Amino acid sequence: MTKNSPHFPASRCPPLPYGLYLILDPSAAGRRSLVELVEIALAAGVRAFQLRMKAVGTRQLYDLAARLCPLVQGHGGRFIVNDRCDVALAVGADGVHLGQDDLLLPDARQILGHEALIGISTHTLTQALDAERGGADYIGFGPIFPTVSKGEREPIVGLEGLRAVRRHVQIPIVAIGGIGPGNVADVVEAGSNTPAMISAILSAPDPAVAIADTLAAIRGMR
Ligand code: 3NM
Repeated sequence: MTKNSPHFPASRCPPLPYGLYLILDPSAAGRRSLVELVEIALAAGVRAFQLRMKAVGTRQLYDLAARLCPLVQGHGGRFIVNDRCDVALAVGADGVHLGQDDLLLPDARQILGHEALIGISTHTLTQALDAERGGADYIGFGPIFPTVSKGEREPIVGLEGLRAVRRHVQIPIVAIGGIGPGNVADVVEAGSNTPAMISAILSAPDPAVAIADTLAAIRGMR
């Protein structure tokens, strides 16, 4: 099978946990420590984490990932590194999350193997179908709503866009963009398995309360 085969084999990794997918982006955390935020989130029941540090050197990313990964995995959670397969491999992370401009999925799969979780950011139905066909374990899909957390912004896809993708894609959908405790139920209802949040949790006056409200809203849907 070549890289260009339409159906690259999916991985053998356990699926992404349901609930909240918390993205750890230091630019939204202000002066709060990401280690403390992860401890709070684990205590509140979050089991899916992604470390997303865009503007730091490799060593700084590695040091934090090496600290957070065993913490998350020690609580039965999944730890995913944004973009960097090398760092994911070095710290024993569960997988990697790739953007449309990052390494290609088959190459990431070759590096990390079939036990790894590989997610891909998608912004259109075509990208979502390509990611599924290419063997992604889940897709990120968004931005669902306007967001303050991303520099170059793709067009807002809305709940209708999410519903359309849900009708065509079987793998888990991690909806993203402008999601918080107040709208997460709508996002789950529209088909997201595990909604992702950055600012609604990391910049909340009380992250523990924001997580509890989010998980209560998600549980209320199931
Ligand atoms: N990716 P918040 S939107 C990192 O549409 C990211 O792919 C997006 O942050 C996408 O939860 C986004 O604070 C930012 O809105 C999400």
